[in-house]
Amino acid sequence: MRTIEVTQAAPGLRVAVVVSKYNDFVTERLQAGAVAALAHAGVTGGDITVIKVPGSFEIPFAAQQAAASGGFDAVVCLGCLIRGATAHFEYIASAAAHGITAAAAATGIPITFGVLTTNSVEEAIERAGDGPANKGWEAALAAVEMATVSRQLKQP
Ligand code: DLZ
Repeated sequence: MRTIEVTQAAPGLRVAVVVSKYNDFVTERLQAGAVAALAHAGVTGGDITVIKVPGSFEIPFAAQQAAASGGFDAVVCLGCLIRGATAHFEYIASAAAHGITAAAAATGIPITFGVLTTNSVEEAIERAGDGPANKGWEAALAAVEMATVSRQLKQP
């Protein structure tokens, strides 16, 4: 029996981090969490590329282009939607989630979802604190794990 296991250490992995600038007081914290998680997994700063986009709606486009470029083993997507402040919250959240899923399927590169959808600013800040509870950290770790799964699946 063959079992493919996730690995949380992946030196040499090339990772793109797509970060929405909208609500940047939260997304900058998500970015910090993601970079900390990647460092924890042995990914060096030189192998990390941060790509800024205007809002969460634009994340799938940049994620797909990065994944299709051949320059990355995984892509991490970070954004923040706050329900009260966004009339078309559901549309943007849905476009981001479906677009990211479609981009991963189209390119065969793991693309993970670190887009917060919260009811309040307080909830958003709570999910962007220090350490592994930070949702950027979580999305980056998932990207590392999926890249290691993908590597193993490509081996006969
Ligand atoms: C326009 C908009 C609004 C109202 N709210 C948010 C938000 O809470 N979070 C977010 O990431 N982006 C928001 N945007 C911007 C859209 O994602 C997008 O950048 C614009 O509609 C331009 O296409």
